Amino acid sequence: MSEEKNKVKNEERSLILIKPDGLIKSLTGNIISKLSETELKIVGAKIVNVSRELAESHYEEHKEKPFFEELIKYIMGEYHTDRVFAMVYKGVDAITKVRELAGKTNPEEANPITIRGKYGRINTKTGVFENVIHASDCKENAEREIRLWFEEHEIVS
Ligand code: 3AN
Repeated sequence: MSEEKNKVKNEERSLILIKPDGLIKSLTGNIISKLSETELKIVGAKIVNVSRELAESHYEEHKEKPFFEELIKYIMGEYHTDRVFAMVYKGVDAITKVRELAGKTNPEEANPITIRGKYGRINTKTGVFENVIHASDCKENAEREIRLWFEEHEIVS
């Protein structure tokens, strides 16, 4: 497809992470089924053991937040299991479509039929929103995040 047509149709990529709480709760199948409603294509997928460096780079915009250290421990798997399932979805309006199904950041505010509304919780000890899934929030962040988590050759074009 030409560059021009891609622009008109807003073809984009999104980084999705099934976080350690999603994996330990065996939610991978449910989450992928739910995301299949978008009819987007999965163009990359792998299990990652998250290093501190990767975690801190991924969440660098939050480094001044009070929950930063707990967030890093959460994504590195200290409270659940030491891996995440990273995927790249591609298609028209991919970012918005996935964010709608993921639901609001705060699982208590998320619509109960969304992934976060259904399966997320706030950890009363750490205060972190354990919201099961990460989904890129804009094109710029999506491309930055995909570069962090994937080598370009690991993604099907
Ligand atoms: P989203 O994941 O919806 O894009 P961000 O980027 O604002 O939301 O937050 C990144 C992650 O940090 C969230 N997924 C959640 O796990 C955690 N988080 C965000 N805001 C808070 C908060 N106020 N208190 C505790 N944890 C939070």
